[in-house]
Amino acid sequence: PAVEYGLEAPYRIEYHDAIASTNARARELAKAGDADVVVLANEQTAGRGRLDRAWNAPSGGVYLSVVLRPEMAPMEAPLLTLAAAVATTRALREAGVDAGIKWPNDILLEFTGEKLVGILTEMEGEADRVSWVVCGIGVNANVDSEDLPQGATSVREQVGDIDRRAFVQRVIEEFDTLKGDPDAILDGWREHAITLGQRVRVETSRGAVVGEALDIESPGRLVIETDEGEVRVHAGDCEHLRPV
Ligand code: BT5
Repeated sequence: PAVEYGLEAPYRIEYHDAIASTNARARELAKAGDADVVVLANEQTAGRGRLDRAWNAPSGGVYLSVVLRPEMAPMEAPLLTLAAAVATTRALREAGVDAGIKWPNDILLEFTGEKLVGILTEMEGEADRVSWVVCGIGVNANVDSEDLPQGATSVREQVGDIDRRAFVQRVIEEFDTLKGDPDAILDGWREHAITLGQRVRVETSRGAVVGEALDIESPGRLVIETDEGEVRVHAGDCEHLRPV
């Protein structure tokens, strides 16, 4: 269906020139019973990352949050974060950006490791069934890298400005195609993963896990070969990952 923003997307688009946080607005909509809405903004004044970290969101970026009411258990929801990462990486690569996925929720420039995209999934629900999921994606699109933190880069800096409307359309379409297909999500993730094959150190609240990242498992666990054998780390338990 045609929507206000001019996209042929499978979701209604609610566009804001500037907003505190698209995830915060999406949570409001979700709690009010809405579903299949994408909150989209050109700029965020109080963007948020994981673990209460801040997300810099200057004008010219792509900040979007998808509101879903999927039939899934809360423990499966990390699959949607992976789906968002695969969809966004594909759209970036089609735009000529050498993007790859760092577990669990970052998209980086492959060769330098600079961060291009962050993803934040939030949800509410019972033990066996989520009531809603909000999947937020922040892309450093048409922004100057001077307006970003150290270690970040933008699409503008890599390949010049892109048509954000076409880009958002691609991300949403690809996300929608992937979201009900765990095998396609995991295969897409492996195809674009930077982390697999790397020796990594993952900080969790129960200590660090060090070893080679072997594979990803549903719904988003990283399998790490340590000196003591294979260890599986849940995406939600990762405070920080760095190659060592
Ligand atoms: C993330 O958190 O990477 C998830 C970011 C999600 C942002 C989207 S934008 C749309 C939606 N609405 C929101 O309010 N949020 C979502 P985390 O892994 O915790 O990384 C945060 C860290 O990345 C910060 O502590 C900074 O070091 C760094 N950072 C902040 N802004 C950045 C940017 N624009 N580009 C690259 N790195 C950034």
